[in-house]
Amino acid sequence: ARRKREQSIKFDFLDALEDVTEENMKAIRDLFNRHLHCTLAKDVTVATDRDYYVALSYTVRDHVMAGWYKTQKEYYRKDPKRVYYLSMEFYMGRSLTNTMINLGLRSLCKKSLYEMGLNMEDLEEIEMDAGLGNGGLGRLAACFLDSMATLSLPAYGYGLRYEYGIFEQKIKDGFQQEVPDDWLKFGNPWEVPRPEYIIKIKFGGDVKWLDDGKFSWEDANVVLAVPYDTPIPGYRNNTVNTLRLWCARSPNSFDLSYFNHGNYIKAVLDRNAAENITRVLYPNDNFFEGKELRLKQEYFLVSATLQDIIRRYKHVRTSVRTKGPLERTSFEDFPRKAAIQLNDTHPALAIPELMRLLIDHEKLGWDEAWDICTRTFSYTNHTILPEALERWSVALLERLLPRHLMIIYEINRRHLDHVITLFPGDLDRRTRMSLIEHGSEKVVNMAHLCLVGSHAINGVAEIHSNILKRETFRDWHELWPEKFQNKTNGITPRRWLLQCNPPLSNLIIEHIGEEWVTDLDQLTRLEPLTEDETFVQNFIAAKKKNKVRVAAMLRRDYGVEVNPSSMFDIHVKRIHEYKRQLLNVLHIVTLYNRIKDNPRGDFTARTVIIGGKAAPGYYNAKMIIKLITSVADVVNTDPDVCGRLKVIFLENYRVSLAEKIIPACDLSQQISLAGTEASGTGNMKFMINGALTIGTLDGANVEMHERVGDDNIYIFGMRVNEVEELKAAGTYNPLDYYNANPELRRAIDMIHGGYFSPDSKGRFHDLLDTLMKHGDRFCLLKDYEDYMRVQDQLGRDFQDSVSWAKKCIINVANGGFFSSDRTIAQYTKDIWRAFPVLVDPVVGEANGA
Ligand code: IMP
Ligand code: B1N
Repeated sequence: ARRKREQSIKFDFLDALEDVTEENMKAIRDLFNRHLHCTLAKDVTVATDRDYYVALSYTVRDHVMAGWYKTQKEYYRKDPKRVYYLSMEFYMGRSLTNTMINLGLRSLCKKSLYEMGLNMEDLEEIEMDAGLGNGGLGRLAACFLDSMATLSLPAYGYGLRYEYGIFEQKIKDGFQQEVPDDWLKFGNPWEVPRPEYIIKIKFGGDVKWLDDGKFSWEDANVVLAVPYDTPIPGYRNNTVNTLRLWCARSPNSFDLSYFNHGNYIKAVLDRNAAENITRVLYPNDNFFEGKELRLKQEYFLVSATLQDIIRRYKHVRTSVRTKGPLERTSFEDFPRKAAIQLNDTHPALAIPELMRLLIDHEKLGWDEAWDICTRTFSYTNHTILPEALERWSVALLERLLPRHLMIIYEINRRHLDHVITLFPGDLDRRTRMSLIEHGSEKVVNMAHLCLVGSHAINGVAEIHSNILKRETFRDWHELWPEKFQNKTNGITPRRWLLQCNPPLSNLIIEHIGEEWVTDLDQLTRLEPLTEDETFVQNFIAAKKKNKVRVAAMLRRDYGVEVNPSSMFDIHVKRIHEYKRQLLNVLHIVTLYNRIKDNPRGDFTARTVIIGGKAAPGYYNAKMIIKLITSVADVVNTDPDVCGRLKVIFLENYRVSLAEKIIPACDLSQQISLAGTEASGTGNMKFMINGALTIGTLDGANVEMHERVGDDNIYIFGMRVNEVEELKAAGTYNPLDYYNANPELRRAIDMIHGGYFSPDSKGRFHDLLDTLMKHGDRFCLLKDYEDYMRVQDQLGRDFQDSVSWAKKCIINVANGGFFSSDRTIAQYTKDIWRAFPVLVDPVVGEANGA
C-alpha cells in the first residue's frame, strides 16, 4: 500500500487526496474562462495576473455556493442549537488556497491552470490578506471558524467589516511607518452583501419611563448595519458555515436636525459620521484605549448580532411546504437554541443588549430575562495585563447608551445584594466585586459584567486559567467555582501544516497517511520514525527546502543575503514590552561582542529574524523596532562578523507572511515574562512545523513542555511563582543584575552610549530607562543570565543536525493536542452543549440546482 501511495504522488501530495480527472479539469477551465469573459470582461490578450486571480476565485466560489446554501437550509430544517462566536477581530488572512484545499479542489485547479499556461502559486500570492485582527486573539477566532466547520457544528462568526484592517507596516530609516490597509480596493470575491437583512442600531437619545412601568429609548440616532457574508467551508465534509460581518451605513435621515434646517448638502456629507463606525480596526494588541468610536463599534457589533440571532430564533420553518414563516413567540427555549461566546470583553455589551431586547421589546420580566442571559452567554478571557482590561467611562455610556447604563446599574444592584447576603459585613469584597469602579472617574469594569452575565468563563491555557482563579478573579472564583474552566488554545492544522508546509506535509502523508489532517493526535505515529535514518534525512531536507525558499524571498523582496545552513532563529509576534523582544536584542548584542572579541572563534551561524507590528501610539514598542534595525545595520555590515550572525527585521509581519516564515524556522522564540502571555498560538505553529522552542514557562509553552519533556524544548527564566514572590517582596533591583554580569552591562552600555545610533547617541535612553530606572517591569535583566545559558546550550546542540532533527520530530509528533479541533470539541462539550449537523454531499451541478 505504501508503494502505491508513493507512486501516486506526482504533482504533489494533494493529488493523492483529490479527484483529478480530465472531465473535472475541463469543468474548471470552462468556468474559469466564463468568469474571465463574463464577470471580468477580459480575454487572454488583455487579462492581467490579478484578473486571473479573480477569475480563479470566482471559479472556486461557485463551487462553495451549493454546499453553503444546502448547509444553511439543513440548519433551518433540523433547528439545532446554534453556536455564535462574537469577536471584534477575525484575522482571516487569504481565502483562496484554504477554500480550494477544504473543498478538495486545489490539485484540480493547479493542473487546470497549468494547462492554460498559468502558475497557480503566483496567482495565490496576489490575494490581499483580510487583516481584520491584531494578532493572536483575532487569528484564534479565524482558526475556530475553520474547526467549527470541520467538526460540522452549526456555528456562525459575527464581527465587523472594517474598511481598513490592520495597517501595512513600512520600515523607513529603521522606523515603523503605518500605511492604511485598503484591502477592498480591488473588490472582495469572498463576500456576499445581504442588504435584505439590514438592521437598525440606535445611539444616544433619552430613556422615557412609560405609564406601564416599562422603559422606552427615544430620540436616538439610527445607523444601519448591512451584513456581508463570507463562506467558511469545513475540511471536505460538505459543511459551509457563515462569517457575518456588519458594515455601517447611514440611513437617509441620519441627523434629523440638518433636514429640519433644510441643509441637504450637509445632510449628505454627514452620512460619513455614521459610516465611520466600521471604517477602521483599532490597531492595539493587549491594550485598552477607551475611545468613543471604539465603544460605538463594540455596541454596533453587539446590537446588530443579537437582533439577527433573535430573528433567526423566532423564524422556525421546518419544511419548505409550510406556508410562510412560523414564529416562535416564547423565549423559554432560547438558551437551548443559542450559545453565545464572547471573545474577551470586547462584545460584553451583548449582555445588557439582550436584557434590553428581552425586557423592552419582548416584554419579559427581569428574572426570566436574566436567567436566559446567563444560560446563553459564556466569556473567554485572553489577558490579565491591567492596561488591557476594558473599563468604560460611565459618563460616556450615559451619553451613548443610556438604557444600557440603567440595566448595568440594575444588574450590579442585584449582584451586590447577593454578595452581601453571602458575605455579610464584608464591604471590601462588595467594593472589589462591583461592576462600577470609582477612581478619578466612574467606570464600568467589563470583565465583571461578563462574569455575572455568563454561565462559563474560561482562560486560554492551564497556567492562565489558574492565574484567573487564584489572582485576577479570585473573589469571583470563591463565589462561583463551577463557572470557571480552561480551554487551551489551538490552531487549525489545515492552514498551519497541510497548506503552509507542503514539503513536511508530503513527508508525513507518505508515512502515516492523511488522517492527521482532521485528527492531529495521529502525529504521534511519527515518533518511532526518529529511529529511521532515511526519514530523519528527509525531514532535514524538507526543512532545508523551506529555508531556501525563505532565503530566496528575502533576497527578492528585501535584497538581503542569508545563509540557508545557518540557524533560523525567529521571533515574530506583535512588538510589546511583555513579549521581551528587547531581551532578544540583548542576546544578539552579546553574540556580536563575542564574535568581535574572538573573530576566529567557532560560533554557530545564526540568522535572527524579528518581525511584528507596534501599535502606532506605543512609543517604547516603536523604539524597540528602531533598535532592532539599528543593531542589524551594524552587525550585518561588520566585516569581522563574516556571515556568522545576521539580523533581519521582517517588514509587515501578517498571516500570509507567517505561513511562509514558520515552516522555515529552526528556533522559535517564546520568551515573555512568566505569567504575562495568556497562551500564545504562534508557539504551537512553530512546534508542529518542526522548530524547537526557546521559551519561558508561560502560557501554552507550559503544556508544550509537558508533552515533549525537558530534552526537546529549551526552557529558561523565572517560573510564575518566582515572579509573584519577587513582585510581592518588592525587592527587585535591576541594577544589581546589570552590575553583576559584565556581558549584560557591556551590551546595555553600548546601546546607551550610541554604538548603534551614532547619529543620535541618546536615542535609546528612554527605552533603557524603563529597564534601569523604572523598575524593569518585565524582569529582562533578571532573566538575562539564564536566557544566555540556554541560548549557548542550544547553539552547541544545533551543530549535531541529526540529533537536532530528532528533537524537532518529537515536537511535531507531540503537537496533536494543539489542534483547534481539540479546543473546539472541548468548548462544544463543556460550554456550548451543542451537537454536529452532518451535511450530505451536493448532487448535480457544482454551481447549482
Ligand atoms: P439565516 O440563517 O436566516 O441568516 O439564513 C441563511 C440562509 O438560509 C439563507 O440563504 C436563507 O435563504 C436560508 N433560509 C432562510 N430561512 C430558511 C428556511 O426557513 N428554510 C430553509 N432555508 C432558509
Ligand atoms: O490572545 C491570544 C493569546 O494566545 C495571547 O496570549 C493573548 O495575548 C491574546 C485587546 C487583545 N489577549 N488580549 C488581546 C487584543 C486586542 C485588544 O484590543 C486585547 N489579545 C490577546 C488568543 O487567546
